Amino acid sequence: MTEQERLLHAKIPCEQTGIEVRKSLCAICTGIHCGIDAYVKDGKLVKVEGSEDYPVNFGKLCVKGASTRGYVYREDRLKTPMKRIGARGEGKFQPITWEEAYRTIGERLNAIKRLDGPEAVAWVTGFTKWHRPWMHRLVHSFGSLNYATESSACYRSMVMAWQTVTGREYGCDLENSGLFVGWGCNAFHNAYPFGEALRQFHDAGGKIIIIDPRVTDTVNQLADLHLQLRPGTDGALALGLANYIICQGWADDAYIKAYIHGFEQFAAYAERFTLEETQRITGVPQELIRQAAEMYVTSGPVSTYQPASALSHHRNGYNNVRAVIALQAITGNLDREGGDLPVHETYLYTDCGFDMKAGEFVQSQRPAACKGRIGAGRFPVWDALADEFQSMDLARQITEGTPYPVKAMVAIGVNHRMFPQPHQQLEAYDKLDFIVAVDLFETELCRHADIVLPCCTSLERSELKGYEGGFLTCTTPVIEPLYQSKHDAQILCELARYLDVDDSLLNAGYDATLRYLIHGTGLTLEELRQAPAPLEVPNQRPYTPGYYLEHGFETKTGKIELYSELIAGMDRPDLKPLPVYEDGFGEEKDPRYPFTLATGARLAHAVHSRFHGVAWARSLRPDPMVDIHPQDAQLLGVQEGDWVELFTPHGQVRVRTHLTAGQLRGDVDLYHGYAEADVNELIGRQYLDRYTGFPGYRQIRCGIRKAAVQ
Ligand SMILES: Nc1nc2c(c(=O)[nH]1)N[C@H]1C(S)=C(S)[C@@H](COP(=O)(O)OP(=O)(O)OC[C@H]3O[C@@H](n4cnc5c(=O)[nH]c(N)nc54)[C@H](O)[C@@H]3O)O[C@H]1N2
Ligand SMILES: Nc1nc2c(c(=O)[nH]1)N[C@H]1C(S)=C(S)[C@@H](COP(=O)(O)OP(=O)(O)OC[C@H]3O[C@@H](n4cnc5c(=O)[nH]c(N)nc54)[C@H](O)[C@@H]3O)O[C@H]1N2
Ligand SMILES: [Mo]
Repeated sequence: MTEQERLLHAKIPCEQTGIEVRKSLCAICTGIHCGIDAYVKDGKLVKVEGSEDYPVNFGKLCVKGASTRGYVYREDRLKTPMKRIGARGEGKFQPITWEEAYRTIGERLNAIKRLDGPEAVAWVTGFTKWHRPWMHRLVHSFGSLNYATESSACYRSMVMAWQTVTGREYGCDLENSGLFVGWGCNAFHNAYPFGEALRQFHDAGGKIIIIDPRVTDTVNQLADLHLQLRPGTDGALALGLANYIICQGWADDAYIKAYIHGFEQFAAYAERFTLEETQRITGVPQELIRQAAEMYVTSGPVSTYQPASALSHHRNGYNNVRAVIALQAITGNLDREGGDLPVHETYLYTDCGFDMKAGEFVQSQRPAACKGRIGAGRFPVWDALADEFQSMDLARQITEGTPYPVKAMVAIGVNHRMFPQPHQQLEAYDKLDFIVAVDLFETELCRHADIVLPCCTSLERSELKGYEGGFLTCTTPVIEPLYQSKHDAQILCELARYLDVDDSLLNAGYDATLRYLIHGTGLTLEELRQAPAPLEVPNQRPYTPGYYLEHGFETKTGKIELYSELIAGMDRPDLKPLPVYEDGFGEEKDPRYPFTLATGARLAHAVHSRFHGVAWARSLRPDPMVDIHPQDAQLLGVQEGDWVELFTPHGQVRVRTHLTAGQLRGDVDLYHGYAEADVNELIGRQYLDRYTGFPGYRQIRCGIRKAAVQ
């Protein structure tokens, strides 16, 4: 091997190899994005590593980030704009120019706007967050409120629970905590940087309680106490802990007197959650509940983790989260250093500690008069607290046409498999007159669209990103957009010119919108783009804990509302102002379906559907697998790796078994997003939390049998 071959083989960046290292970010998973060093040769990505100087990952990448090259160069990347020439779903398309695509979209959507009103177009996006300000603004400019995101099933229900109790979302002040209580927290799998922060907290002497139906990596590595409850029973556990703490005289009486509304009613309601009753419902032994209560009041201040989905993906999820927050309140841990502190969203759901103009960017174009959102009136708490439509009602409104018809959908990164009954979603979409799909990959939904537009990944675009601790960055593309793809925000700015909208800012183009967004931060776009790592924003506004205690909370009473005046005022007797605990199934047990199936606990190497098509990541778990306790497997007569069928009244999937003592007896767990074994076919479209419309993904009754063919 020559010296140059050796250097090339090792992918060493230098003049001899022609490999350059360029800075970007990995935007594949959640909001906490990691810095990437992209090794580029001749315009192609040859390798990625974590950026040492990034304030989030400090040189590390998870298995998904490490698979970036496979993700970017997935073979099913969309290459050009296309128009459909076959039947919906058939997959027959013809390449067209961007100009023809935009012109067609403009003509069709403008005609629908004229005839049926702007509300007849539903604008929907999936998990991807980065383009949302542009999309939301364009929907407003178009004259409608019919904008929806994956928040119909993610994160927003937890935020609404916080809004109900305190007026806004809160997050943990880990640095100053004594005890961290992780309700459904498996950070090593679903938010690696936070997992590392927890490890540091633990190494420095902080105590950790993890509340999870499974024994996870986070439990094994960090938990001082693990409460292994039955899925969907967190509300009962929180109420049981609250009752025990109140009965022992350990509640923070001065705090309660000064800041809490409805404590008497709450305490009276919680009385029924004795240790015996709490154990009966949750399955957690009384002794451990007692131990947790003691830790709660002796090891504080206590900060908590409310997951974006694990607690909310239940039909009683919203109230369960409210009960968890109530426990924090009666122990005096809200708006106090080391407890949970208010989140002041800066940009894309992140509290960065400075101001940006994202809110104004979206709201300044809000239409003065238009029809109510799709699904309005179905989920009262959602209606009151969310600024988007609840997409769980979209298929119904398309099919029934009430209260008004929906004629078209613009789907930006939408995977119909995130919804209950995916095949019914597609059937409903097929009834639309016009569908636009924007995606990276040739998805199933793309095959049902009239116009398909190819977008690009974060490495191919310039992206603005704010980080906790006062950081802002704007990346430069490290490779050119592949094929004819463009980035989503550019697509939205360009599309605005063909639509019947009056929006001079979007018309001015992407960079003009970026300048608007960062105006007032004290940094310029050029400074941000030239900097190799995120910059600290000069005009920060650090939060001083106790502001809301002193000035009043943003609720009707100005206090922390354990008894919600918002819900009391809704004239819906079936919705309870107190965080009451109801059984999440809400139905009698049917002996044909003896197991509780929880779907979607995150796999470290997968993000929803995206990595099922990336060979590297997929090789770690090639087939869909259900996690099951060995004794349950034995009773079913199955062994590790056998094929089984999981069935409910709604559908059936075929998967392999994975035997693990980390599961509770009677509970099984299966990841979502597989086309060949889609768990969401097992759940009904009306299996929803009646406050928020969130689906009960994590608590489904099912039967299991060994498959006839192995
Ligand atoms: N059973 C069950 N179902 C669930 C869940 C569960 O736990 N259990 N979780 C729910 C939750 S919390 C969520 S967030 C949803 C997530 O569900 P989805 O939003 O369906 O997530 P993905 O499968 O990642 O699909 C997103 C789509 O966006 C595309 N995409 C990726 N990057 C970009 C981009 O930059 N631009 C554009 N335009 N497109 C892009 C992808 O190719 C993909 O087609 O699933 C929900 N569904
Ligand atoms: N690797 C990876 N990371 C991801 C994602 C991904 O698909 N893959 N998705 C991202 C998205 S969109 C989201 S919303 C977040 C989700 O993040 P989270 O909401 O935190 O959800 P999970 O990681 O699914 O669940 C965390 C733990 O909660 C447990 N759990 C399940 N049901 C219950 C319950 O009823 N009570 C309690 N106490 N615990 C329960 C699970 O067993 C699991 O170990 O993750 C994000 N991060
Ligand atoms: Mo999510």
